[in-house]
Amino acid sequence: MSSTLRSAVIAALAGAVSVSAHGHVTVVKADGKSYTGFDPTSAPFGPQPDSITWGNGATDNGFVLSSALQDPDIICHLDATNAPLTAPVAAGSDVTITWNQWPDSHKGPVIDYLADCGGDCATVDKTTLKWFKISELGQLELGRGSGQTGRWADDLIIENGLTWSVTIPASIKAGNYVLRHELIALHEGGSQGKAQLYPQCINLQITGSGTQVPEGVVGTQLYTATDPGILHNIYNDENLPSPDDYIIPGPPLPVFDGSSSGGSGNSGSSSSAAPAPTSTTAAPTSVATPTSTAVVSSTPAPEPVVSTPAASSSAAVPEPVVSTPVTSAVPTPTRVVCNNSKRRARRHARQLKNLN
Ligand SMILES: [Cu+2]
Repeated sequence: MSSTLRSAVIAALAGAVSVSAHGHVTVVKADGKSYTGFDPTSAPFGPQPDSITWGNGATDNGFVLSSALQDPDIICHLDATNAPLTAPVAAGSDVTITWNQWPDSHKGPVIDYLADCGGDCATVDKTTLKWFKISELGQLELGRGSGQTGRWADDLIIENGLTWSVTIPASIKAGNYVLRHELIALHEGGSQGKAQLYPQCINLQITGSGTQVPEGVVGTQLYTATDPGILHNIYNDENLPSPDDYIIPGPPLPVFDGSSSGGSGNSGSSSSAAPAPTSTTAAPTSVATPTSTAVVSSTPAPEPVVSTPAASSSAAVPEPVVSTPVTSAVPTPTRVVCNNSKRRARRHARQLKNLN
């Protein structure tokens, strides 16, 4: 390869890093059917007419910063637009959600919410949706030693082929809901306004004979930048007695009829290296096996990402490693640098300015 060509290839790969460093949902499975997720990184970037997942403007797979938690972007991600379609799902069954990739430096909780659309989720005003948790999982194990990060719900996503499974409580009243599935990354969470939130909204038509619709909270009131589970230093574990001391942000998980749960989804999850399936609770810690080959074939394997060691990052965090799905044709983990939070913050500041 000529040096000119080599430079061009390296430049192209370096360009891919900023796009690919984080992640988005590629597949949602409900009632045995697979649905392709909205891909914010591919043209034409706008709403997808055949999607149950909401569109968003995170064209670099980015995040909502915790400096913007009262902005409507927190509801269903940056500039989110309603998904036109809805997936039927039986109350009491699992919805599995697969991400294209996730960097293993990005530790934090995984939270799933529902909001009743009171009509058609394809046209509902997202700012009116009132969210209640149906599952939450925070820290599973403390880091073993100074500066070491522990094991978190985000790690379970990687451990389980980038797939997360959430149970729709059997007691939920039938109707149209938006499922808000969210990963939070706290690798810079020790600095106020620097936690990264990755919500993805999904339209569901829940069927069944339940009667329960818990009280909810509008998205712009779910969190604040100083909530203890948002403003949290993950490199301080040696000072903590237990992973349960991590307080998962957001309103409390409701008690669902016929369920013994209502507390932390952490219970029983901290002892083994195996995925932590639970059980009788409404918590989502039952972790599904990777989705079938039928699902994978509907989604192109992610392109491998190559890091550029020169990328500057002010963050005092270990270099992230991006995991590719176990089902991928190119499963080799590759390294990337998470270097866009400053740029994201600037862009977001501009967006807010333009709104005024
Ligand atoms: Cu990041």
